[in-house]
Amino acid sequence: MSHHTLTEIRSQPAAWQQALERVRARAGQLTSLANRDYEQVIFTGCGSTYYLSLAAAALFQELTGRPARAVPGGELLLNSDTVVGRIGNPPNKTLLVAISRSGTTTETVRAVEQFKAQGRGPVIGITNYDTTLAGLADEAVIIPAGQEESVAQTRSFASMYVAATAFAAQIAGREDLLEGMEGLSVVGERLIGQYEAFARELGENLNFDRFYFLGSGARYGLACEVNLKMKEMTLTHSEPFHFLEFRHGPMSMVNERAVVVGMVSDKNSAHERKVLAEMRALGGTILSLAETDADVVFASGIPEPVRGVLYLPVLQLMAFYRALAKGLNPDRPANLTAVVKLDL
Ligand code: F1P
Repeated sequence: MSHHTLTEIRSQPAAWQQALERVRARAGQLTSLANRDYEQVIFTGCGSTYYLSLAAAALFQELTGRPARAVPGGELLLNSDTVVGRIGNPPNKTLLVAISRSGTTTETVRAVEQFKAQGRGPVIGITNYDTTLAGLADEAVIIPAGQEESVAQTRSFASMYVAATAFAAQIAGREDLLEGMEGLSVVGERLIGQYEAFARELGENLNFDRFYFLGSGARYGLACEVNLKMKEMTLTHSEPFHFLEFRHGPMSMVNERAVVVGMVSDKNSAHERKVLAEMRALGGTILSLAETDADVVFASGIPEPVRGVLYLPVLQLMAFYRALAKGLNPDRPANLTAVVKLDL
């Protein structure tokens, strides 16, 4: 039996490339909208796209030096004063970047409508479909090549993360980073070919019963997302942490049934590898991903801030094969629908 999820994971590099092209095609409009005197930039979404917002906000702040933060769509809707602050006088002091695969998730759409009605500022949408969000946004980046049949996001998430990455590089005026991103899809193809068998072997090992995903900086949001893949697709106990947080309690869960996945950076490699070595000594199985010297080696030559998407495919594949090994259908996770629509 063939699965949409596997096709979508394997074909994602082409969607990454389209995402980059779509941002570059709208570079002028995005720059003139984003390069104004905002007090803050808010990224929002729900579920996977909230985790994407966490990664994107961290990266945007790192590259542009401007305050940026992620909030879940439901919180922006129900607690806007808490998460964005009181409506300013004069208003229009916040830039909202709303992210949604479908563009129709009720919380995200309603939050955007309310944000606009309150005059808080302009909205940029990042989505895979030309639907409600694209219509509401002042500027929209639409990436059709990321569209999916599956409920759990894989190709779509990665494509929108590439768009958010390119957006941050564009607003930071970093043409060097945008040029570096042109190499992503080729490296992505190579990683999928090179490591699918490895991901399958780990995924099919049902002796493991708990997975921890460690990522710091912009990688924390990506760790949250791959942790969600493990939950949704495989119904396995799974949690994300910042690297150094893992010592502060969670490591008590590490034993020979635990897999600790390390999304290792260049910048803090020594600190992060030390955590992984300690978890190995406690009996855990370690899976490290990094540019060099790891179980999954990118060898991309692409600058660190814009290569984050490379952490995703091998971990998505691991979740896919674990779902099959557990007799689950990865395309249709338990209790979930592709879009959450609410009667609010
Ligand atoms: C987001 C969402 C997630 C959910 C699942 C499917 O929708 O519904 O909330 O966790 O992964 O996607 P969207 O607003 O990005 O379309």
